[in-house]
Amino acid sequence: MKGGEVIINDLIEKEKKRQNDTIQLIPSENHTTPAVMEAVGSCLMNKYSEGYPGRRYYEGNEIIDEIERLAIDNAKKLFGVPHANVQPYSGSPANAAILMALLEAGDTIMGLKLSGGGHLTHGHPQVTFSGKFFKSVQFGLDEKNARIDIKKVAELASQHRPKLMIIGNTAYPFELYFDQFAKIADEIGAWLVADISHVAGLVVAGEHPDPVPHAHIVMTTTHKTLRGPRGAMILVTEKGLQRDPDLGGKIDRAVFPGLQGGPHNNTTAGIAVALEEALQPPFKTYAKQIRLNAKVLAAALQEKGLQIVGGGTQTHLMIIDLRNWGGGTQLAAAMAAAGLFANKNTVPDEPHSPFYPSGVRIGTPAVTTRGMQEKEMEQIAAWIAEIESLTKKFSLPSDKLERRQLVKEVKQWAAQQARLKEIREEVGELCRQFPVA
Ligand code: DSN
Repeated sequence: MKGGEVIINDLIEKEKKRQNDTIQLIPSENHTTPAVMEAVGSCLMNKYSEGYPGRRYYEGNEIIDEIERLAIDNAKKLFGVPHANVQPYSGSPANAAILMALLEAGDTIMGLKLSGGGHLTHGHPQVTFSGKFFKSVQFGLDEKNARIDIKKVAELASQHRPKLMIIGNTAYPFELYFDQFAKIADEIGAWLVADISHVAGLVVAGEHPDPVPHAHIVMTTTHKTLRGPRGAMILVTEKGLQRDPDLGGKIDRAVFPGLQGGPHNNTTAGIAVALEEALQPPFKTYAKQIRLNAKVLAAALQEKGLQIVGGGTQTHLMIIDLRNWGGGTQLAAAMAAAGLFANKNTVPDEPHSPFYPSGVRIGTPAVTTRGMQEKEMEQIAAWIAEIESLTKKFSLPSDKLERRQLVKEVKQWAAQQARLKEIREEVGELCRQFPVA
């Protein structure tokens, strides 16, 4: 298989080896099953299918219709909703479609700040479509415990009267109480959209509060805790249809022709497979273990002296708080050199910058897929704590150029550091005991 100068097949094998031989702690990543990968890598990608099952603009879609209907039926069954659109290419386009379906440019929306663990598409100001084309009201976290202060949310909502509230998390490690958000949204007549991209796998397993009884629309990506291919779904709830019987139609028209062209049928098939897997009883055990692993990992890190934002986690993720030495970038780089992949992340009220933030975000969906449990979480925590103590000497300078230089230095140092090399070996040994399927 050739792709220009490089042989893509070799690169795929190299990436497969990286994923197998190292530990993936980025909480939005996972290892899909071979069945999902087979569907995504199939001839289904060759077909154009603008429209929806039974209503296509191209001939030859009878089989694609069956596939999309299966994905829709699985989504409806898994989440207990009356309407599902499985065509969004990913989470950001799905959120754009929802805003397009329900709002006019200039309307007011409300969401959790990015620095509090929200998402760019939840109204992040200036640089995103959601902050540029809509008036955006953002709430943060309570300073003391890093939790959403629902009273403040209620105050802001009654002051600004958003037309739509979009509630979800990418780096907020605690449960989202959708009943409380619904009370606020209902009082001001706002649409409530739950973005459960991160926690969907936990929701369907009963390991996180369920937004379906409370929100009008639920959006989720399919590749995080849900363990499917990269894609997204927009689900319309009974409550949504009660408010507007045409809500499903509005969402469908916003996805296509509003924003997208032909659906990625291979991804739709991968979603159908992943949802089928999530409907089986072992998925519940998997989701329970994700949370248990996260709890054990957070507690073990704390025992070893590391600070965790908000003092722990109720979900699959946590943020290591390194604001005392500004070490998010440095620790993530040193961990990567040792075969532990996480991502630098802001902490609430970030004192530095999003590019040189004070936190590292870690999560357990991928390691749990490999079969790792509490004992392995203790081991991972011990490695991270040791790497942090080795890396701490690289505190963050305030000068921009010096910062850039420091990152280079850390990477050079990490590539040579003897103990990091040893940890890399130990990580490899653990990974061999838990191969990726
Ligand atoms: N990029 C995703 C994440 O890592 O959480 C959110 O879109």
